[in-house]
Amino acid sequence: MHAVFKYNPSMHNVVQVGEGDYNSCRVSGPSRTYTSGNDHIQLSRGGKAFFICSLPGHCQQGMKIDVTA
Ligand SMILES: [Cu+2]
Repeated sequence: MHAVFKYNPSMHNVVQVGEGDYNSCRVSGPSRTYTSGNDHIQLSRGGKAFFICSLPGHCQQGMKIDVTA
């Protein structure tokens, strides 16, 4: 299973973070950043994955999603 994120890469990104960073809209722990604007991200089954946009203010305004695979 994978997640697909489509967006304008000059305006946003996708960062996979841990739950703590997801909740606080910060990137302080292990993370992986995607910037293609059409990202296909493999998810491990049976777990939760957390994604935020790391541009200033975006996550705080709701640009975040958690996915259960
Ligand atoms: Cu954004």
